[in-house]
Amino acid sequence: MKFTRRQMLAYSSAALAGAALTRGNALAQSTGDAGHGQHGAPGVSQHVSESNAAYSHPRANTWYARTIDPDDTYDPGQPGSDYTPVVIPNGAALPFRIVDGAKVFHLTAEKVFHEFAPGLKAHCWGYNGRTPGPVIEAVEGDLIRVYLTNKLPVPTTVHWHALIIPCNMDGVSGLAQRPIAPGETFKYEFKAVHHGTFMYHSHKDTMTQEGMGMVGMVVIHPRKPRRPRPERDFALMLHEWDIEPGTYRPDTSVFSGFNTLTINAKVFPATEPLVVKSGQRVRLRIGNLSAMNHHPIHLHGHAFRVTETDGGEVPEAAQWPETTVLVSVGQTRTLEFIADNPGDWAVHCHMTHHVMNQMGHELPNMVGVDPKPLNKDIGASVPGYMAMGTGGMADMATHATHLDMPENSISMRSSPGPHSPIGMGGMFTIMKVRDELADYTDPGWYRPPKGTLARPATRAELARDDIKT
Ligand SMILES: [Cu+2]
Repeated sequence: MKFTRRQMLAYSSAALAGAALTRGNALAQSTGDAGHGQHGAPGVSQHVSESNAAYSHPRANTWYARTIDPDDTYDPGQPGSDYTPVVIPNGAALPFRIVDGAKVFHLTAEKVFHEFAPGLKAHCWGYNGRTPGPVIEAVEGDLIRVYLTNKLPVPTTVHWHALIIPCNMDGVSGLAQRPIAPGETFKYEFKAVHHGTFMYHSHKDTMTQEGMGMVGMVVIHPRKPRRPRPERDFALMLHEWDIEPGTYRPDTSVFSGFNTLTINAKVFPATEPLVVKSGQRVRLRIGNLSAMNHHPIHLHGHAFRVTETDGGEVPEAAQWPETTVLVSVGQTRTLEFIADNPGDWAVHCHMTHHVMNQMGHELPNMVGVDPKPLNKDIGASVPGYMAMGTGGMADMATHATHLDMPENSISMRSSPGPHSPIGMGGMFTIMKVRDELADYTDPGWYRPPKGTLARPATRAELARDDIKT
């Protein structure tokens, strides 16, 4: 007997549904728990049976970043006294209420019309009106209760990435729970039994839902910090999108050629600077939930140490000094350093294509071509024609500001700098370190002390050092 593909699919889904019903009945009988079956989503049966076995917090792996006994109870950690809240450039923290000793958060999965930079907007999906979703911040020992309301037109779940929690709070659709149907609200509850930088994201149709922006960060502060608290503690989430000029929806089906590379869902120059006072201890928490690309993030003017990963604290003896850290897809890296070098310092992905905006990859290679004959010939029929790209991409960055751009695009738009256009976009931001700061608003451009600005060499200098040009 032969089946068509359609018959096979129909047959296998009927068999699966039958198996689910049989299993549900068997469980209901064995636990005497028949009343708890739920049918919130059409065609999906869900058996809720909370086991009688007590859940004990994992403790055999001694490398978990942990400063408490996971079974001890603590008062909910308070900002200011128990931790220094993170700074989220272009972002926000999720507010919470304390109810009977638990920190109660409410996430709403929903559509977001997001602006990546002035001139570039897209219909994304996110949480609580933004992508990435707001940062969930708590302290080791806190009891965390998160409600997730699904206001999307499709089912979803939320996964707590790298958090050590009970298996069926893990949010993997089908494996840990059934999907949350549109209109439903699910409750997730777990204790923060270790500290670090973690993430949350959809675990249902991840290619679409993570790709559309359903990502966020979770920061758990240590209850009894072993290292000095940082004065400036920044949370930065990396992501990538494909938004073709003239369109308003990220294409999540591509697997290369992402043209919008973001830090907290902004491209430079829309990324808010990281403002720091000289001498402060700085922490950068960097998470990457891009679809396909790992990002080597480079910090100028300083060296740092990677003090934590999402798996735990790095022992001091194992901390490598670095100036670039690779943040792979699905990883967080926590860097620490003292900001001891005043200036405006670039912080960016070192993949050169990741600091560009919506660059067309089908352009002919014009580098080194003499454009004059071409401009003359084409200029005869197209007045004002100018061949682009003959000096690389930088000339496009400056010309693009006075060319007509396609609708909804920021392709190659130049970014103003203190000395000339910066000509960077995408996954690029600036750390502004200053000796004097009234507050943490943008202090403007750095004014270099006398004698510390690169400038044309004088004839006398060239002669003195025997430099022939
Ligand atoms: Cu990158």
